Amino acid sequence: MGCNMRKCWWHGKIAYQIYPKSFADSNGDGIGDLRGIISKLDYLKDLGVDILWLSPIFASPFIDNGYDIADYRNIAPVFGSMDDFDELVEQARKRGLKIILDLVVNHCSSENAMFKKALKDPFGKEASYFYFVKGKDGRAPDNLRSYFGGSVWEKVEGYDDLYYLHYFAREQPDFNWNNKELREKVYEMVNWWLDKGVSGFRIDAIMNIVKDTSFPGLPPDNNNDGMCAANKMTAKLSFKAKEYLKELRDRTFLGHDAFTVGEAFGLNDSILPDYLGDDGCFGSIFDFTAREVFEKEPGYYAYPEVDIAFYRDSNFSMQEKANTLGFVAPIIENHDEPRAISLYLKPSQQNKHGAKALATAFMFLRGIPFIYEGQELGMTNTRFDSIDEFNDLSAFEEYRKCKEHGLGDEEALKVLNLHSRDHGRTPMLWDNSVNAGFSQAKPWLKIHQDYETLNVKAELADPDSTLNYYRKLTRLRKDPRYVECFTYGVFRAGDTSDREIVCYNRHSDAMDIMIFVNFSDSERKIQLPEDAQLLISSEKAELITGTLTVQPCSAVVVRIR
Ligand code: TEU
Ligand code: CA
Repeated sequence: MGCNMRKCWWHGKIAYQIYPKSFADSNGDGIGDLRGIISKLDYLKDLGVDILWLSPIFASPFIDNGYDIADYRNIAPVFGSMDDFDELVEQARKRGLKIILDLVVNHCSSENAMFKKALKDPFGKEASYFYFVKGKDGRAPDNLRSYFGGSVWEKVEGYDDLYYLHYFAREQPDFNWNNKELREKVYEMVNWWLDKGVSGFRIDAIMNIVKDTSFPGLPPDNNNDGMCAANKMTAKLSFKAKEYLKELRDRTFLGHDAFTVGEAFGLNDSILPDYLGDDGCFGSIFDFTAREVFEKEPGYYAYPEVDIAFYRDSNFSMQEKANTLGFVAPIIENHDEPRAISLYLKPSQQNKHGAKALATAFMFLRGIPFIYEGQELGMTNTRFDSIDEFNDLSAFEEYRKCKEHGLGDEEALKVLNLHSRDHGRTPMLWDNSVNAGFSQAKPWLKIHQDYETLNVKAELADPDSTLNYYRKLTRLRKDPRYVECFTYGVFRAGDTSDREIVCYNRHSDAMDIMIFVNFSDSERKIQLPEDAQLLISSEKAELITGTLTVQPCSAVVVRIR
């Protein structure tokens, strides 16, 4: 599976994440759907991406927007039918695009038939697919806190002292991966989708499958509730996950030559090779280094401010580790994060210049870059005017925490306007017509305030737009002259002493390519070999006999050997 030495079809490819609820609505119910995605395949092809990751499209009560799956082999009716799905795969195939799905198997939905049976008979067969556990001393089995707040344990109705385990919402019961039958069911389901023609999976929250079944708990963390975040336990036990994940790989992905990318938080360096190496569990894993600083905080209200140097240093550290191991998946944002422009760039750069500079810094890192829907337009955070405008369950929990922490309404709203996951989930902006061309009906989530100018149609028409710049970047990354270097070339960090410069090289036997991004407010001059070749620049850049002048808030990519 690991593909550092061995060549794999997905090397050198660019991926794009679609959040189906928010991409394109074909039937006017305010919610994106599969036929909407089909109608935009030409757009995606033209953008220059190759692999499309769809966030969950399966039958679900949508407590966590589809990450709570009731039926793994059916499409959520709100997204369409299985025929629509088959057509999507076929239409994608015709255009040389690959579809990968979201594999959510740490947990399912409490509406899943197996869990419903388990609840009816908490000592029966189905219950053994989950964790039904007796309390300790009249309390829950341990003191872990779920990702969305409150205990990871929920009392089973009708029993005094029996609980089931859920690391996420109480409507998302965790599967028991120690149960062989359960694992077999998962593999069968995965193979069923692969046989249908999907090209792989993004694998959700997967490190959480390891559990210490003595449920010892952990010392309370910094929340003053006597609990400890479940992710601490996951990180502590992560060395054990490979046992099951290699089995998953061997039984499913390997035989289908699938591309897999793991949502693997909290991997320490010593186990990275288990994931990225030639014998790794997955083809790739997302680089979440830049999220770690947030994950350890008790809530959004305590999140530190971050800047471009922080994003740079986070990426560089993973790039250096991955060089010799395999391919990480660099991102600047996803459906769990605010928009990167709003997060990392100073206010004066939260515009198309900043968007292009950031795009360049990200696009040439070593690995499989994942562009998140709307990123290519330069979308910033959406302005939410009241708590009622949010949708994500964690927005409400975080709001509550802000209040508990003593913040007023307005301050709490400000915090959510910085960090809510909903920023990544507002509808895609297609044109300047009603609802940004996303839907004829009122969309399920607010439309971004700048949609009249920030939209696909307007940006396609403007040669200087962020979108057209992304199209150039994808073409450059896959240009036959440079693709070998951008794919396999070693990553080499440049000087990091200036917090406003992101500079790195990609080095192969045949060439060296330098990426230089100037996030400062002043022009920079760099000395290069006389035969240096400017491959792209986000603003006007002058290269005169080896001296390159780089404008403020702009990027250049230069072949220097
Ligand atoms: O995310 C897993 C995960 O660890 C996140 O909860 C992350 O810590 C959080 O979003 C940071 O704010 C995955 C999915 O990407 C997410 O959308 C789901 O809510 C979650 O799994 C549960 O399935
Ligand atoms: Ca729809």
